[in-house]
Amino acid sequence: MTQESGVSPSDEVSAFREKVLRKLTYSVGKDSASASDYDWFEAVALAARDHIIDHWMECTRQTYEGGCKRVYYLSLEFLIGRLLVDSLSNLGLFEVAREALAELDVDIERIRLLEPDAALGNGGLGRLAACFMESMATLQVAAHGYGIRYDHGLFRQAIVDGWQHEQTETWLDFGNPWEFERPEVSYLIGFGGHVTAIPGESGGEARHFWHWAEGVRAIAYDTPIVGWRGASVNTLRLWRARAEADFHLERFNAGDHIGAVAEEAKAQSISRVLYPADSTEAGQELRLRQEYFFVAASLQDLLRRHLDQRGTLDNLPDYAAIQLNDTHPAIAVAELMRLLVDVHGLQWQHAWKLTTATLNYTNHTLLPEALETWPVGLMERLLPRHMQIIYLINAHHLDSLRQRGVQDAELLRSVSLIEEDHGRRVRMGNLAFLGSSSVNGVSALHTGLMRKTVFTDLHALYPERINNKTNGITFRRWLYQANPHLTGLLVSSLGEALLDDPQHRLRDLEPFAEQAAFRLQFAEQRMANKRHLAALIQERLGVSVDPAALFDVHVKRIHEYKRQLLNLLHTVALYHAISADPGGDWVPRVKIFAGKAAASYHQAKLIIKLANDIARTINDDPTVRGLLKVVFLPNYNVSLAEDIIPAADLSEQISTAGLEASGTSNMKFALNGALTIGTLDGANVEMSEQIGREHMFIFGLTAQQVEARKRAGEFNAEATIIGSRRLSEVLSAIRDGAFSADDPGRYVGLIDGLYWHDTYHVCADFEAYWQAQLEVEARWRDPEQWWRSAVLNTARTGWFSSDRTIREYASEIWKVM
Ligand code: NBG
Repeated sequence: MTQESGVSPSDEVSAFREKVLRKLTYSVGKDSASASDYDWFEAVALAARDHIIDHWMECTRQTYEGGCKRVYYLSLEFLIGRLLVDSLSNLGLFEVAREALAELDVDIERIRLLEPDAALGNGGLGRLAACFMESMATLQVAAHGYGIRYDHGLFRQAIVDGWQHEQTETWLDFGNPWEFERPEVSYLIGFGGHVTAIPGESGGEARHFWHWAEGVRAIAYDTPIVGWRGASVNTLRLWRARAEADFHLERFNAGDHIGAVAEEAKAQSISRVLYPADSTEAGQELRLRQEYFFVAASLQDLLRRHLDQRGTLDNLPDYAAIQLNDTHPAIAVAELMRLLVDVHGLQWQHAWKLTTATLNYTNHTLLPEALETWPVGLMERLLPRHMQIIYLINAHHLDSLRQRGVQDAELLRSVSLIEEDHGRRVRMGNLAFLGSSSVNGVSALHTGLMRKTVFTDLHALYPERINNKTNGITFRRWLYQANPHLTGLLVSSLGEALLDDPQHRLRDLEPFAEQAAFRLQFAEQRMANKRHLAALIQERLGVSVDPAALFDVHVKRIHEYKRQLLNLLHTVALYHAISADPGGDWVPRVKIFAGKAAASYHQAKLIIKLANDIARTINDDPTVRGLLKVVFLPNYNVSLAEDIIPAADLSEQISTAGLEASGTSNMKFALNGALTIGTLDGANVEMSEQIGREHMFIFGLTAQQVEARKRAGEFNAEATIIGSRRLSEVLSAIRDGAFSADDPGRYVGLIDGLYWHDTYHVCADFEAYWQAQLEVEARWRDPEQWWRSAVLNTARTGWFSSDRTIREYASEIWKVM
């Protein structure tokens, strides 16, 4: 779990123990006799925080004095999880803290579980931002993350009678020991109103004034993020919304008790709750308010910092690189122009040069429904000056193309910032593209598809702009902290130095794959993790599973393109096969599912219900007992992922090819030695290049084939279904209510949909998937081969370290390395 190997020096332990006791007394206000576990958690967190603060101030001072260029990572989501073990471990204090607490009769393993997950994100995109923050601190890239401090993070998922219910998440109920409120760092953010202009003198540019109607205050909350071995400490600055005036005393005294606080409530709603939408459009006015709110506060903050230090904005791109995480902060293009031109008085062309040289954009999805567009009417009402600026950017853009000889009306329409076809809307993807010097995708395949699909025309006009930065994960959290058993084994085999450079050193593990004794140890650490997960399953679901069975794991957001349904069809097919021949030589399996569906995504919620219906039926059937179990673990989050991933034997990465931009859990599983069954999608493609296809189970249509079928309109699956007896039987069983006796018609629509319009090619890939699963079983029956592949998966996943990814961003995009 941590980097310390030997016994911690006892004076370090006693110093830490004293610190914890002081925190408990003077900050928490308890003595050790009456302290609850949570009090202890808080005291330890505060003690750890003190260690971070010394480094933090030092780093801030060094960046300031060194005049370094800073990176600003703007993201509407940071899916952080818990921070206690992360911080202690990166500070090299985990063992010290464990011993110090043991001396106080407190078990660190128990209290670490009391920390709520900071779930300020939906899935991969938000977790990537959190991994990047940690890697930037490790690599000493001076960086600030900017986002929103939501009162309520991603909803808590309860499963009631098999259905998902969304409950309010309350991570701040007991306060947050990691953050610092900065009431003195606050900005007023405007909305609505109108714009006036005064003509420029002697033919110069006019000056515009935005008289906004409503002001909301953004207040900064800072969380220090410490890198590996305390290398450096960066700041995650999250904004909270407050009303300009807290509350109208006169109205209150006049008896209008509700009206007196209405304005406050409206303002505060901006940072109230995270939008639970993953890869789907959240076309709500409040969402646009959130986006503008955090962008405007962050840009004002970084311009102030820059001006304080440099006194001029002319050299902004030399000292600041801004990364836009998806289109959510794309309004930054217009806001930066507004600040430079309207507030700081720069000439338009000059401001445009500075803006495009400072901003960069990462695209995370090609799903059409997730590419943000905003109705022009809404923009005009909420952000009237920004709408003018967008029109002007668009006019310059289209003029410059015409000057370059581009006349094709279709082409001009497609690269315009305004979509005219479905009511007039602003295309945030195009805005981000035009306003940035770098536009990147998150895996090789995805970046290629960006060039060929959504951004074809813009790419033809600006062929240098699109580049690839394949995602990565921080090994500190996803190996050292999540899997102390495996980490211990790796360190004892490869030495401590592994921990400082796993990206390269993990390769040294390859020869160990050939050693029977090592493979056995590798299998033993997995077994320990599986026992832990089995206990958790027993505790949460009351289902007992055999740790010796193959743990087949599919955890991620529930989405049709991620094809949990395909896995469920396989589950039922397997159930049928075993039931028909219960004495056969079957590989015992546990199918493990977890994941949340967006609250309004009915089809995804129905798939959750189906998983639970299938689980109940199969688990209750004595015929398959000991051979097949199915579980759906509720409330998937970062902490649950840390329990599940190290215990997985098989990792399901089976999205319809071309639709998963990258995936990052695929990397986490492989790093921990699970074998992947997957399509050639997202980063699976590069994983197969690194790991070797023979150590994965790759199946199914390629992105090219999917595209060809789409072009040919081949969505009807009737013939495929008729051609596969296995599939027909599975579909009929589900359709006819074999898993839903209480409501036999529940899945008729779902299954009929597959027959007539199989959008995600579930049926088309079914047989190939079945065959790949047979290969999985064959490999599993041959432990020598299975564990050889498993070790090689770990050995060859080093390239997927987010340190590698961040180095690429830092040297090729931000130019800070
Ligand atoms: C997600 C993709 C994943 C990818 C992460 C991080 C969005 C919009 N996109 O495939 O679906 O791994 O981003 O890049 O959440």
